[in-house]
Amino acid sequence: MKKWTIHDVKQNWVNRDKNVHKGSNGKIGIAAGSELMPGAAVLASKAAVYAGAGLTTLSTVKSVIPIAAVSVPEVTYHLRDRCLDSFIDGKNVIAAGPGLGRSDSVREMIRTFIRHDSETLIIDADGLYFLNEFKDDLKKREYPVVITPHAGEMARITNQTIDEINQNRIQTAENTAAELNTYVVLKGPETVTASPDGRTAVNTSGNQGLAKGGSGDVLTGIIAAFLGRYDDIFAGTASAVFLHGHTADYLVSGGTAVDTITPSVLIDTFQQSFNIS
Ligand code: NPW
Ligand code: AMP
Ligand code: MG
Repeated sequence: MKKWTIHDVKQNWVNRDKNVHKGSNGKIGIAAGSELMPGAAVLASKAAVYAGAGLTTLSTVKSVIPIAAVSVPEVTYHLRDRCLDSFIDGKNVIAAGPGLGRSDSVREMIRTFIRHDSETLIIDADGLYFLNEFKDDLKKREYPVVITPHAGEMARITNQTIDEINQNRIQTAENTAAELNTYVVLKGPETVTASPDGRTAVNTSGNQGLAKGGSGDVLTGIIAAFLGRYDDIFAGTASAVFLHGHTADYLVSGGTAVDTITPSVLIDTFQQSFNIS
């Protein structure tokens, strides 16, 4: 079984060309947040910016915008109840799910993203809640889809119990990737990344300081930023997963108590936690 380490991150690293501009450095759309979960939208979009996205647009509800704009001024906004075309058009990557809630309008939005099929799509959190209804659409999709379930979300997708998932994590991720034609990131200690063409990586970084509400929302933003510039979706995703965990390990190695790690601190530390040269 392939273990994904810092060596794999370095070997697959995508250097930015010195002539790159913001538009060629990943145009990322994040659909996230709702009135009662503004934080998920802030964490995902801020993580995308801090992980290097060229341009990041957050599609969200009106009440979230003033909150997000203060926390992450680099982001631009789309109002979720307006036409989705203006949000999707021109993006390389759409990431949908953190803090969206589970309303009918969210279901329709996920359906639209899957059927649009002109950019890489990451589905996380509440976006995964509707996935069972769209399995046929996923199988037909040509552009890559990455799903990022924790064990509870995976149990719903595969109609198994959480215990069954955790007893068989690698095979569950591999089977789901093959069956749904998606890249699967089955989160938890030793997160498993599986691709539809049969590659699998078990992550080697991270610690229990990540077991906090919001850690997964940060990961979604980091994956989105990486996939804005990686052609190899598997390598970009596995490296994003590694560096998310590595940031938590870096904090602990610098003396931070594991219990005091927060998703916000992860974002603030992400850039200094590794040195790719
Ligand atoms: P239990 O009850 O904890 O034992 P949900 P969610 C289980 C947003 N957030 N391994 C869990 O079990 C997210 O983005 C917003 C095994 C329960 O059965 C989502 O949109 C935040 N089981 C939304 O909240 C910060 C696990 O799965 C079920 C598991 C809901 O996401 C927090 C719970 O899953 C949060 O990120 C694991 N690793 N993890 C914000 N600040 O705005 C969970 N379960 O109902 O999908 O709940 O993951 O919290
Ligand atoms: P979510 O449940 O969506 O907030 O995602 C949680 C994130 O934290 C995922 O990236 C998990 O892999 C990571 N995580 C949670 N608990 C642990 C743990 N005990 N050890 C290592 N990583 C963890
Ligand atoms: Mg989550």
